[in-house]
Amino acid sequence: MATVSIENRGNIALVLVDNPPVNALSHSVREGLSNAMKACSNDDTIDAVVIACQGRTFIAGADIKEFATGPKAPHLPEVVQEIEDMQKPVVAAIHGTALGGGLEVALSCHYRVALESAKIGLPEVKLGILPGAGGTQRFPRIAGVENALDAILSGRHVKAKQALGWGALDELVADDLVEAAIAFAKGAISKGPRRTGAMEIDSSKYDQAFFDAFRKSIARRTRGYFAPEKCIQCIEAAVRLPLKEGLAFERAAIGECFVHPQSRALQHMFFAERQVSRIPGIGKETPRREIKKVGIIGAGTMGGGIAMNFANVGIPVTLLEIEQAALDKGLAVVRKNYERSAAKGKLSGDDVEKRMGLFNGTVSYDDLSDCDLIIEAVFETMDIKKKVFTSLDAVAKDGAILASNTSYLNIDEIAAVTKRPTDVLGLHFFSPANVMRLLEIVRADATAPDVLATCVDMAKAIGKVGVVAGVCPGFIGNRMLSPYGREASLCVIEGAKPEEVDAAMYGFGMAMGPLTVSDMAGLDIGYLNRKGMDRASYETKATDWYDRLVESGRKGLKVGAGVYDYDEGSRTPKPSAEVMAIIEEESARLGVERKPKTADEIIERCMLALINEGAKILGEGMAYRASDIDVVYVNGYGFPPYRGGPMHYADSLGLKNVYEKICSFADEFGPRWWEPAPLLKELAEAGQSFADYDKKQVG
Ligand code: 3H9
Repeated sequence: MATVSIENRGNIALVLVDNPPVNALSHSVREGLSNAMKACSNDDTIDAVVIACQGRTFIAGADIKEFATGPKAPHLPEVVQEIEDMQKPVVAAIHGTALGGGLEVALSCHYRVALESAKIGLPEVKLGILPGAGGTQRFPRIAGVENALDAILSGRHVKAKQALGWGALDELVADDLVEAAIAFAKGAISKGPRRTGAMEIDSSKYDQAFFDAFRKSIARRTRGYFAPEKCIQCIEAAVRLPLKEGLAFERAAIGECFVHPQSRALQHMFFAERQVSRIPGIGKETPRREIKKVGIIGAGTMGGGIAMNFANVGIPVTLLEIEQAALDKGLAVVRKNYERSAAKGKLSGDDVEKRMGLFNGTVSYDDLSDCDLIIEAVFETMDIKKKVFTSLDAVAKDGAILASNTSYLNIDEIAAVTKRPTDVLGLHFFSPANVMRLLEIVRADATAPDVLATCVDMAKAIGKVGVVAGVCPGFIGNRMLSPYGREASLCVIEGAKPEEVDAAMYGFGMAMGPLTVSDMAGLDIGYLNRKGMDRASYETKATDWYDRLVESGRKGLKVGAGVYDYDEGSRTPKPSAEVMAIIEEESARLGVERKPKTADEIIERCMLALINEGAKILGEGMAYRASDIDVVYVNGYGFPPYRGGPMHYADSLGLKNVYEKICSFADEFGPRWWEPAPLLKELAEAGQSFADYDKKQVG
């Protein structure tokens, strides 16, 4: 079926794109648009053209699936040029989202009419590329250089009203978009085409200092990324060069982005995030339960943060605490969080009150009896969790979903204390729960398909990316964190300074070094956990020096001393001579001859430990896809998105290389912690990648 059709409406041609789900600019659409422009030019009965889309959105961009193979002619830059060069006025009729190449098509039209609810954006930077069909040249011309830098470097969706203010849209309508665009086109016949590319930029304001200041303002946010600098260079070119030369500059720049590994990694993340909701045994036909009211047990930082997610989307929440004082404190923290957002202009005062109005505090389990979903976020011990679930079982209504926010404990065991294990699962939120996008959805042995399906949908509804994990200690994320932390710590005992380990991992792109993270989490947490464990079950060489820090009062950031020193009120880690002395004593006690380590050695140890554990998780079926693991690490653990997550990173190294290096570590450090994952061995020997493995999985 043709993806582009033409309907003559009197002397106006209505060119309609119909390429579900998002009208991406696949080859047939590009060809269809190009043919339509030729047909409209040649048709003497036509005086103006409207380009509109069927379905839920205007064109949402180039077809990302085509990037892997390289698109066929006609290429998008040529098609948009053809539209701009039309001798008859062309009007874009925008609904939904005009994104990337879609907006570039609209910018090459001579006028733009949009629904008030529409949004426009140039999100290419998030895919590791840049608006390469004239977007970097035309958008600054029509919307101004500052707005172009904002939109192109953030990739954000700009609301129609703001875009109108920028001059990027000409008219907004509440409804009847196509009719309004046709009327606009009729009015434009006498004016003729107004070409974005022909607009002038007053270059005098935008000197080197202007762009350097902008670069500085985004440096933190874009650390390690390749495409943002290319985007800026293109906008500089738009200021300096005539359109034709600017377009040539843009074309060369997008070419560099396309061959850079970051674009492959970021595109992998785009699809990975959309794969997570494909679950074996769950489909559109699986029934869902209605979630109209949510109960949260525990009004601490975690419980309060979890509750906010639901209030944010208009779902009433009952927050339960054991004591009134703790409840009041929890509710006050929630209010403070909302007020902080209001102070930053993200919410209105009204919004704060509306959201707070959805909170109902209680100290009685009975008040949870009308909740459709109840999530416990209490202290992390099995005994307490079991007591909570026993109480819940007694009060929750039939069909209510009962969830634990445990980050580690066995959900099957928790479910077993209830008379309804099919209604139980894990919902592991990440702190701060109102901010972090990741949600691990833990499918227990007995979890019913409709319970899982409901929670997968719920994750999306509250703006989370929900990844399904199986029941194993630490699920996906924390299970992998353990060997990663072990290797970071062993590097310290073997000779690296803590700040060298952190600098190596930060340089790799992690949001924070592992030892800084330990200080933030509190060294006493792991210490207390280990007290309940058999020393034979963990690597004491990696933990004994931590124990000494805790025993000398260095519990981490909260007390101003941990692996690092912290000045009063400061969160900036400073190397500590006292800690270094303890580390050196521990190395000597263990008979380890300290040797300096390069950043590459540190990265290799930490990353290969992470990857090997990921491969075990995958091989055991605790994650459905390698790409799910990538989504967990990027969204929950500060892994750099531009490396595509640990499993994609492993693929980029080559699984054969990864496997051989892990085997060599097993020889050097002993097999106990470096036994290669059977799946890794299998894939490496077959010359395959984790991406190949994923292709065989569901979805
Ligand atoms: C570009 O334009 C480059 C040019 O400047 C230069 C070229 C020379 N392609 O997100 P959803 C699929 S770069 C292919 O769940 P929503 C998606 O995979 C592009 N497929 O829906 C999913 O498939 P499935 C710049 C795409 O309602 C289905 O559509 N544009 C594309 O939550 C539904 O997607 C962008 O980066 C695509 N471009 O959100 C926009 N887009 O059902 C990317 C979506 O099989 N897209 N799919 O899993 C989006 O941001 C969101 O999809 C959108 C809808 C907001 C449109």
